[in-house]
Amino acid sequence: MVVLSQPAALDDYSLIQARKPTGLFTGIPVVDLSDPDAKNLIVKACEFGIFKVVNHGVPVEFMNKLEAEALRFFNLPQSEKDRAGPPDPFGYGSKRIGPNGDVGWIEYVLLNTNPEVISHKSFSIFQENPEMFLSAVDRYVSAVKKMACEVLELVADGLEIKPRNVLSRLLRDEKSDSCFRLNHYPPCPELQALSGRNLVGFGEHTDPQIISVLRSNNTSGLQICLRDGTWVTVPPDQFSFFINVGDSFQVMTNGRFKSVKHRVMADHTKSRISMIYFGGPPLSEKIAPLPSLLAEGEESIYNEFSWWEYKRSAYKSRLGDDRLGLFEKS
Ligand code: GA4
Repeated sequence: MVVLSQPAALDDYSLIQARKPTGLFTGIPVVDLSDPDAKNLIVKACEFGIFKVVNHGVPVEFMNKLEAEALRFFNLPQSEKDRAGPPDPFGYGSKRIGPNGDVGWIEYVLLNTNPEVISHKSFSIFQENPEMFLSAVDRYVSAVKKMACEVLELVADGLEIKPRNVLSRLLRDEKSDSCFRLNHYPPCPELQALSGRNLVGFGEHTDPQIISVLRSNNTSGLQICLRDGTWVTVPPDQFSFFINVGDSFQVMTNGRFKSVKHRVMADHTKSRISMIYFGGPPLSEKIAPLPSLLAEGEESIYNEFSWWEYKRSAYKSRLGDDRLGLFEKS
């Protein structure tokens, strides 16, 4: 067996030997929210599981301002950033993802989007000027949440389910269990010497919630797993949003919409910043197929569970585990 050596600093991380260079994927569905046919295009895009949204109405200055604030934070000395951690699950984290031993070439801030429950620690993260940071988060998250609700209402229209807020009300609910994540994938110069190998920034996983809305800077890194198991790179687009169907949305459509596995790879020269809103329902919400989507005699392919039960189980899992599999009927 040939053992390839790697710099000691990378010992703890996963390096993936790509069989062939992962090609830039040109097949991501694009939905123009101002298109008169948007409701049908969105349903098709959700069946694929990940899509790009343009003409989304979120002001570009909200994105730029938050990106600048995020950089300001990630550029602070390590000791200052550490004061905002460890993530439990909210707060600053680096390298470790979740509570069960996953690691990645990443540092991040995880926040609860519900102002009532933003922990004291989250508030004190930005010592010298917390207001500027928090108002940038607030403005951005409100605009993105509004857009996510619009997307969910178009889905309801496209699926002909009434009332049209049957999905969006879950995000608008004051008890909605949604969160927000700022990720920084620093460049890794050592990678250049390891030709053909890729460094995992955020390992493969699906998102547990209903819907995730991602915006990144212009650095690539996001990869998705296609139905045939091949991994492809999603070309970055700093002016658009990428929407992911979450596990809960897959269940609510009895498997029609797909929660696609995705991961992020680090780059050797460029740093990647991403911001993701994860729209989840209230903890007590029952996650089950919407009755009007079931044909006569059709049954749910999942056992019934509440969002709280799913979340509790998710937080006991490793990133790459098949979380939904545990809830599939045998
Ligand atoms: C994946 C989606 C979101 O980033 C997240 C992640 C969470 C965490 O980082 O704490 C989890 C992961 C995510 C799913 C399985 C568990 C929990 C890390 C992990 C190993 C915030 C979420 O809600 O679930």
